[in-house]
Amino acid sequence: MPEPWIVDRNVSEQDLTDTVLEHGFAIVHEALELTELARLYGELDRHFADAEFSEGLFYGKATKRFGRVLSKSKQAQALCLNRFALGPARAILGSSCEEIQLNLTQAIEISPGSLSQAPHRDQDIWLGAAHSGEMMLNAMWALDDFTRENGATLVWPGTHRQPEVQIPDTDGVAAVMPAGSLCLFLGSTIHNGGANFSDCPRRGLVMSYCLGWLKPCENPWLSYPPEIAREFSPELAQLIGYRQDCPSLNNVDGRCPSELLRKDRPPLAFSEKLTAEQTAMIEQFNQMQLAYNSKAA
Ligand SMILES: O=C(O)CCC(=O)C(=O)O
Ligand SMILES: [Fe+2]
Repeated sequence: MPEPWIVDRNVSEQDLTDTVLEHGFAIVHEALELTELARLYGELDRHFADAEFSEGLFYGKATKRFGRVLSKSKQAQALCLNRFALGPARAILGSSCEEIQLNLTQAIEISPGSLSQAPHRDQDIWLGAAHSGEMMLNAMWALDDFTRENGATLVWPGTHRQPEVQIPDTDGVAAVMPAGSLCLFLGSTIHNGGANFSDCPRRGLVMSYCLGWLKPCENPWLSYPPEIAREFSPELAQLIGYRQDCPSLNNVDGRCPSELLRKDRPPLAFSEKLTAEQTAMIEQFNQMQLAYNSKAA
């Protein structure tokens, strides 16, 4: 009997979302085609080779990391929009914001000899900011086979329902999965990178998504300034923040930042984007004003 959090690529978006919400995580076995995986691996290989070892207690000494992955790999751009990740991300986070956004891209190599990372929840980057619903969904793409020996991500099922982070006194579940598989886990689920007891490094690529009004972990506009983001698809550009939310959140000179991606930019007036409720309220107020003025005249 396979574990209840493991699904295959025929899973529906609804079942995958339900599995994540039930257990705090889900594993989609072989979510990628072999050609997609080979291309991704090939594009990222030299960046792993060139990357420095991370610094700091949390990252651990024997791990390599790099960000800005979308500018290093075209396949990663497609991955960011992959239905197994983006579908549940929109389903889980979409009702608490106008549009979700990319929180970060981070390639992670855990070297042989690396100790287990401290168990944590990723949403604590916002230092306990209050929100009653979920704030983040992580997609960990396995670039190598993830095994218990080489440092597969460990996840503590059901911990997304726990009010506080506690250092667990039980073993986590190792997200053992073949290369090309995907482990989705909530920002509220306790997890860590495992210890690597094997002879080979373990490579993975994390892409995470968060509520559209939060500050993303990886600064998207400095990571992907307009000259780079111009080459992205419009959907990807808007996911990394070239987007104006109602009524004027995230504007540049009163306009949607996606205007910066146009090559021809005529002078433009401030332009708002109102919600239906805001429009109705302002229209009602204006009508009252006109009625009052015509009576007074
Ligand atoms: O590398 C992993 O498996 C997980 C890493 C992680 O959770 C983190 O760095 O926040
Ligand atoms: Fe993490």
